Amino acid sequence: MLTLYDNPFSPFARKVRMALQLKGLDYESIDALALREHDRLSGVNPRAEVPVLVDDGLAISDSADIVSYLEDRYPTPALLADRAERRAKARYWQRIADTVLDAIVHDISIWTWPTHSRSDAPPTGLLEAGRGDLIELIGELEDAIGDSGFVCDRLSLADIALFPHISSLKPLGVLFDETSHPKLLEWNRRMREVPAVRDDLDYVKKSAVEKFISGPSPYEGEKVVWRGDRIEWLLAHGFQDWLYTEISEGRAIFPRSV
Ligand SMILES: N[C@@H](CCC(=O)N[C@@H](CS)C(=O)NCC(=O)O)C(=O)O
Repeated sequence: MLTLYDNPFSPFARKVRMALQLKGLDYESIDALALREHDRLSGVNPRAEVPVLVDDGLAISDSADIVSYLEDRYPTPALLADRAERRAKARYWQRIADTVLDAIVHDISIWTWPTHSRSDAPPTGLLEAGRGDLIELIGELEDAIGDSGFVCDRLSLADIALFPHISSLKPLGVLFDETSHPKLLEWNRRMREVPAVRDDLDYVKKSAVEKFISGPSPYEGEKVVWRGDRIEWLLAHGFQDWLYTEISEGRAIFPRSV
């Protein structure tokens, strides 16, 4: 029996949900970022982060570790190509998605995502810095997409790691089109035809209505959870004073470090 400590909007949980569906695996999903589930989540992951997969009593956290576990335990269909260099490329793009793209998208989305309820404005220059880095990154991705139309020879863990972030760019004002990024545009179209991706998008939309429109949000809205890569991006762009104010005014939470 597989249980996923999940969240409809977490890009890491979305990657794992797509991996489970591509492998044809059934699972029970718990929206573990809902405040009422916090203790249960801490019980399987002391950092209290999603996703966590529990397979017959074995708890695995971190989306990359979970997908590796799924590849080992349920190898077909494979989410990695056969050739070593293709596998390395897929893992590289998964890491860029998980550590670089996630950090930027997260840091500039705090004022627009309904999971947070902020009435203030972003610090001066933050959105511009984020958009600039995202434009550079999607330029690199445009060059990396192969002749197959996917990042590697066929749909792989690179594509499902990237998709949740790429699908969040439009509301942030980072646009791509036929002239600027033709391969990325086609990739985005093809990804949306994959049943596991379509189902993920439907689940995100349905959950947004359920969690934010039909009643009070079940999530922490005031405080932001800060971890490594997301802090690194802020500091690298000179937003240390803003972060310091967030911490000193009690709006920052840190995951448990040991
Ligand atoms: N490296 C981890 C990162 C997981 C992560 O940052 N999860 C966020 C959601 S996107 C989380 O659970 N944050 C705790 C919270 O928001 O309370 C992974 O790949 O799974």
